[in-house]
Amino acid sequence: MEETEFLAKAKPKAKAERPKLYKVILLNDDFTPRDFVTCVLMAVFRMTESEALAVMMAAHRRGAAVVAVFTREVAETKALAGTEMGREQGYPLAFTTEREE
Ligand code: TYC
Repeated sequence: MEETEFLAKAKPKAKAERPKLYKVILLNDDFTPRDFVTCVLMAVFRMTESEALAVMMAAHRRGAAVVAVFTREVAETKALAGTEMGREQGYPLAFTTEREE
């Protein structure tokens, strides 16, 4: 290996990459009870009852609401956990994730 090549590879990156962030989005539906949605938000996203109520009502009124923003792995895990809690009770409750700009 030539010396110049070695130096190029050994050089540390000037700046740390900033991790990409992902929104977890709560989707409204006509079947999941409001208090169940509120409980899922409290359990999965560690929200207070009033925070959870506000997000649940935003999704109810507008069709969807951003719950929170995380790194990809955390966003996908939480979206799946919330969706799964609904499915266990036979509800169509759904969370999705979306890359932040
Ligand atoms: N729209 C539902 C109802 O009236 C409640 C609900 C709110 C469901 C938000 C999902 O993301 C949701 N029972």
